[in-house]
Amino acid sequence: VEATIPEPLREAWRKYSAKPFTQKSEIELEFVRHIETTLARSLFNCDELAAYSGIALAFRDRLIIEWNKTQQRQTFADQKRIYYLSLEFLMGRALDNAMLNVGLKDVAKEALGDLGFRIEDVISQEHDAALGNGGLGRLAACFLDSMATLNYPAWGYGLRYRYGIFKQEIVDGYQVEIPDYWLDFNPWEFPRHDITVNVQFYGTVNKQRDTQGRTTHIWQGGETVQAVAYDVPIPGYGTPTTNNLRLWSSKATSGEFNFQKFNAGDYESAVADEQRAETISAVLYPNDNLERGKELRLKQQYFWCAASLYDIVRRFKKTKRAWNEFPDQVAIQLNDTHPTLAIVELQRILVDIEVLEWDEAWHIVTHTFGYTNHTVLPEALEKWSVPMMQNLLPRHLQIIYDINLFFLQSVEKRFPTDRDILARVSIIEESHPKMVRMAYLAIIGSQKVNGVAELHSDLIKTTIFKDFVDICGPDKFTNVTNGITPRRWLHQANPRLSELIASKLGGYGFLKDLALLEELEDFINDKEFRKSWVEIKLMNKTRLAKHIKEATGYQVNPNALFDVQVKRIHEYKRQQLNIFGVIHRYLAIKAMDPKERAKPVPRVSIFGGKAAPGYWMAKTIIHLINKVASVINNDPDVGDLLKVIFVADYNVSKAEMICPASDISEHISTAGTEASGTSNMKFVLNGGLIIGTCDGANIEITREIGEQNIFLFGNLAEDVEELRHRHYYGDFKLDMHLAKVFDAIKGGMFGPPDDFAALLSSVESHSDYYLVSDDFLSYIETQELVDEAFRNQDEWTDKCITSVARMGFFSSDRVITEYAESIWNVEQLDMGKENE
Ligand code: GPW
Repeated sequence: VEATIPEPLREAWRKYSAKPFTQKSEIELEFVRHIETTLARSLFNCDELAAYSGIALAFRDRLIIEWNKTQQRQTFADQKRIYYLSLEFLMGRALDNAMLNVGLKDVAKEALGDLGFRIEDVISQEHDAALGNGGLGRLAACFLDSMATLNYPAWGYGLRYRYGIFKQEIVDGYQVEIPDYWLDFNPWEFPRHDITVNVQFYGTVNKQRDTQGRTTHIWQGGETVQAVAYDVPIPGYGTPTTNNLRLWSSKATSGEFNFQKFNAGDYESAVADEQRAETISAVLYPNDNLERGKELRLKQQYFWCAASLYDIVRRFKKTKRAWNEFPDQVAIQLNDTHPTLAIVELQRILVDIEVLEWDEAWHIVTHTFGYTNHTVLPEALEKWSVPMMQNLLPRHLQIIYDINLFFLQSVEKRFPTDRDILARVSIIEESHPKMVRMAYLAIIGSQKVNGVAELHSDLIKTTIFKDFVDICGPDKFTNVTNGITPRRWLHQANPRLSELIASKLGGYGFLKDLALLEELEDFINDKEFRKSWVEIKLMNKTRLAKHIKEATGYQVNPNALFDVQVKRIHEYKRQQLNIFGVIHRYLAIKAMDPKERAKPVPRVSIFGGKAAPGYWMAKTIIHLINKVASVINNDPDVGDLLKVIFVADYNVSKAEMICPASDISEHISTAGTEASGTSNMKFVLNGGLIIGTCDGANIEITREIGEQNIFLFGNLAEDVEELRHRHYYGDFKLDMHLAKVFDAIKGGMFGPPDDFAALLSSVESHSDYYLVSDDFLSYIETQELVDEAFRNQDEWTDKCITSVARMGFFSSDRVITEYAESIWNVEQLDMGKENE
């Protein structure tokens, strides 16, 4: 029975219902009230952390008022909803974003000032919400921002990890991982102890005949774990729409079973059960672009899919519609294959519980899901062992076998003469043990499959999913090039640049329609404008220099060229190419006559990024960078000409400081390996240029900004296979410049050469899979072009302004509009006057 207040009594509710604040005095009132009551403190013990808590609680209340109204509005509108399933949401900080999105940051700044605090100091107290590894998780966060901003009725579903991505410390040049326990104080989530779902694991499947003589499957026994909902409000920018991100937390079911154990005096074992249940949502797996087949990860995936599907179906059932209308009400997007079990779970709900016929159910399923692929790297494509799945999810495995059977039968009919095709496209790989290929299941169960940049979408059609294009037809496969939210990545990260742009374009309209940036080109010769532009870049660099000084002790010159590579450490992203290039530069400086050393452009090479804890080669790369840094930075021959910095614990809030401070950033993956990349977009949008390979979204960035405004180098994707083949068959000669770099490392210039032996031999004697040697000459020559270009500051500024003006395409608003129109078939909510 739903608790509803009868109409005659609602008057009092209306009278006292919370109103969103708009005034400084109201913010001050709420701030002090929270400090004094919610936090039980006072002006005598209010430090910056307490001030953060107070203002965050005030804004949380502000958001939840709009959240409530949004949910009512969306329920009333009764339109199709989007459900975005992602194992990662890399949100970063929430306070600054909340203040900016509701348009009250300036007011809050004054309020905090009145009460004795500087807003920047308060904002920086917040712990990042780091429920993600890198690009995939941050993309999900940008999408939430855009969906809310565009008034789409959309929910995110994820896991509420107790530990997000680990904190990175650098000790003696090595990465050390520290657990990120982030939930101590998190005002941005609302526990919903009344919204729970019991999720089953293990057990057995029994067949039964129902009254109509149909065979039904009963999944029995095993264990159940309870999912508890935690809701995070997602405010749109300049709109009252505040959507929901629902994160599931696991706990033991408070059922009979435990009760009996407690009664029987088996206290310890009951507590152990409790802890085991909580383990499911305990920790984010820290691997980026790598799958390791751990059972706990599979448990996480099913736990989250089952809870989310139950929730979605429950909401649909409230509308009392017929099942065939499900795809008109629900669009579910799978962020990579991690939520693929949702396809199987929906089929199970429809067939086993709602007793629909298989075909009718399958029609509903295949018109509900969309699948986004984010990689072609074989080590990242998910496969789960059949025995493991048999044990954990016996009914789901049966359903997968049935899906596969019907699919293969249809393929056989259409391709009767192709003898190998069935083995190639089977969801089950006939290996030992057998494996379930999750990407194939995701393709077969979805109505659309998309890649995340043009090159990438072409590659998946011609390589890993080629057979499926032949089978399903080309229309199933599409491209939606990634984007980023200009609210966080321009307005929030670079408020001065945003303000300067607004002053020229007559307001902040570009934040909602990024294509308007093109008008900036009209101001390219405006002296004042250019002067401000350059000053802002210098201020941003100075701020980063200050952080570097505090964090590392190294002093860098803000007038030097800041060369940045920040992203997860991975061989395919080739931080090793960068650091070898740095060593090459160092050797060149050392070889110069001291009088000549005035000539090169001073450079600061800045690195940041985490290595997966078990990824030894990535950790070796971090170690090398730090060793090179300590040699170069302490060499008096070099001075300001070259500095090398490793920024520890790169995360979203560090990115917000680093992106606006770069002159050039590096996006130098082996061609064909980086599906899209999104930091490339962030750097250009903040007035930095990029050096990069013809890979992922770099190609479309070039198309948009013009090839005179980007430094491209290296082999093309189409040539990679051939080059690898040649290496493999012995035709490999190390580039001569790279050989000198290797000699320096082997000579002990950066510490014991043994430390780096495996890294060097991955290039020299293990066929250089990532083509570091093949691209080295092109890379260092292109870096010289960068120096040349930077010497001419006026031309450099032309390039930066032109590039920013042409970045409109890369707004995640454009991306969400494309998904909505071509994949989800979902409409924006009509906000009427409210949006004015
Ligand atoms: F392997 N991406 C990521 F495809 O950050 F699942 N983590 C991942 O585990 C995977 C992909 C996965 C990234 C891509 O590497 C990057 O190129 C892309 O821009 C980003 O996902 C968002 O699409």
